[in-house]
Amino acid sequence: TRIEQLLHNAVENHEIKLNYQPIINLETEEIERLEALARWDHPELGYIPPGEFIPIAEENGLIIPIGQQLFKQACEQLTNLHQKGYTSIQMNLNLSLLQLQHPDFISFVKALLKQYKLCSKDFELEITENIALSNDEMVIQTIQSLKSLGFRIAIDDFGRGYSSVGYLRTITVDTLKIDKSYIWDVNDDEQTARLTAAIISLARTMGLEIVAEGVETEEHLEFLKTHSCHWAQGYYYAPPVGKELIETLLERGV
Ligand code: G
Ligand code: G
Ligand code: MN
Ligand code: NA
Repeated sequence: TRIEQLLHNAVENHEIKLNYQPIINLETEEIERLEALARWDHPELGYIPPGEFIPIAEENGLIIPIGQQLFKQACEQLTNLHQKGYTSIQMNLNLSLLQLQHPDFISFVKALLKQYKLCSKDFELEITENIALSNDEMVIQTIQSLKSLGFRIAIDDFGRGYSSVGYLRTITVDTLKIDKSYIWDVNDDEQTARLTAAIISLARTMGLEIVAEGVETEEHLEFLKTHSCHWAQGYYYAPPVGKELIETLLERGV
């Protein structure tokens, strides 16, 4: 396809950039984490959303060089923010199955941390339930190795689709990110409200942190605070923004 061809150039020319969306600690109301999200502005076609190009990059393997470029960008940005005095900011990165299957992934990230003098504890790696549920022994092994190295692990889109919680018995994770679709319904649907409250409670019981995604309104926030959710992310606070704007947001607060 067209996108597939263009994607090769995009890698060559480093066209894919990270944007950053604040994750707010609901106790302090401060931005304490940033989720890095891939953005591709093609010189002619304009904005191509990750939902379009990531699946293609996963199919043709380009997610490997793209993932490497993006991990590097995240390190550069984190270093930059640390130097500007935001020393406790942490970075969330999304990972694809293919990246975790790549035999050199662990050595790649180790080398990056060394190069940038960054600490694994400054990163949270987001994986989807599909990845956590994969029966690929090597993938589970890689996740455990990342954990042992000190990276935090988050389950992204928790509760989306036909999920299972069985993997929580074997994979040690730090954080659950509740899927946006739950948050959007908490004020209108009693069933969703109870389930969301139960998921927050499940996380607390298991000693996990919980992030609500897709927080768009005051009402969403009220619900989350009432049910003692730790973290919130969404347009109510800020959309994903480029690396210049994120500094303004950090300075000004949300
Ligand atoms: O930002 P947006 O909602 O358009 O992202 C759409 C999807 O693309 C999300 O599911 C997100 O997890 C995924 N995505 C965004 N950036 C990255 C990335 O850097 N790596 C991977 N693997 N997926 C990403
Ligand atoms: O799947 P993942 O959670 O990694 O992707 C996060 C995506 O959700 C990003 O692409 C981001 O643009 C999008 N997003 C973040 N906050 C909101 C929000 O409040 N509303 C909507 N509709 N999308 C959001
Ligand atoms: Mn994510
Ligand atoms: Na998500």
